[in-house]
Amino acid sequence: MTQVNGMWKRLATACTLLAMPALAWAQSADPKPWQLNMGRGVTSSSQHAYDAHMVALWVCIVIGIIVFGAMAYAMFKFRKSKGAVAAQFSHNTTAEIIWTVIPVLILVVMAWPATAKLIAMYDTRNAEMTVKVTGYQWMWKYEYLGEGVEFTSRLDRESDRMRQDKTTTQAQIKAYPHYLLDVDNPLVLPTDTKIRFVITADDVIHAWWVPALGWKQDAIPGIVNEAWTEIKEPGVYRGQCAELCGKDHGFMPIVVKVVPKAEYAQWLASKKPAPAAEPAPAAPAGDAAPAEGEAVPAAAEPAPAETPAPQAQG
Ligand SMILES: [Cu+2]
Repeated sequence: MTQVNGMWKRLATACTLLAMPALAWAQSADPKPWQLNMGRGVTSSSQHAYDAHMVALWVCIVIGIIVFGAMAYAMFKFRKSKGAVAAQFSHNTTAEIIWTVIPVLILVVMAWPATAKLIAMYDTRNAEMTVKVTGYQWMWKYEYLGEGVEFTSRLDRESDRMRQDKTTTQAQIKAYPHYLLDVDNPLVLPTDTKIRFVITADDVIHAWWVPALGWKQDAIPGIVNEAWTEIKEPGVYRGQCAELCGKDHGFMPIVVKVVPKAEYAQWLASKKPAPAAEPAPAAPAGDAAPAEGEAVPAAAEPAPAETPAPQAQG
């Protein structure tokens, strides 16, 4: 499997090398005007999607060249003005078998690596942290599970004012950076950390979508969907709700701010509610106290293993 994956990765890389280098390389996470190809994103999932896309694209290009080349050659070489006479046969079993088997083989060869990538995309095991995302009309709520940190994230005030002000001009909109794509509280995440998302909604169906991460996931009331990411590069990645969810569907953007692990730990600590009720004896523990606090979610995980026991008794 690994060998097959490696082979496809090399093939995809070779294909990419052949592709117009100026377009394929050095794309940042944000789409650019007139960008032709899809972006690579900043996660293994997005890279997998990009690789699968490039393999499929090159298969299409090769087939296109062969088919349209053969048609053009036949039309030119065997044209009526040259005295060509059409053949009169109606069936050719050999040809039919060949043009059925070859496409099937091509599809299987493409489906194999795509399936492996899809399976990897849904494997949320061994995540180091979990963020719960809840969609609302029309904002997002983020909860850092086990950390006691949660907040809502909605369209930044100035974008909101500009969109509703009928005197706002196109020039003003152009001059405003990230118009309708900025929020008051971005989702802050660490780099190089497997992060699991549990995604749901509180009113209608929304969808959480940040293209640079390589996936979108529906947020459905009463259902908890899962996804994961591991972001390699620090940066600000933008997205939007991707499910028509009401009149302000277009005004609930997503901003993910990815920072190095140490910076993330600092940010998380700053967001935690101050331990007001903390008694004096805990003070000498100093730095050790938060470490114990962090151990709580980890210790809580083995708990579900115990819960099946009572069920077995019942
Ligand atoms: Cu929505």
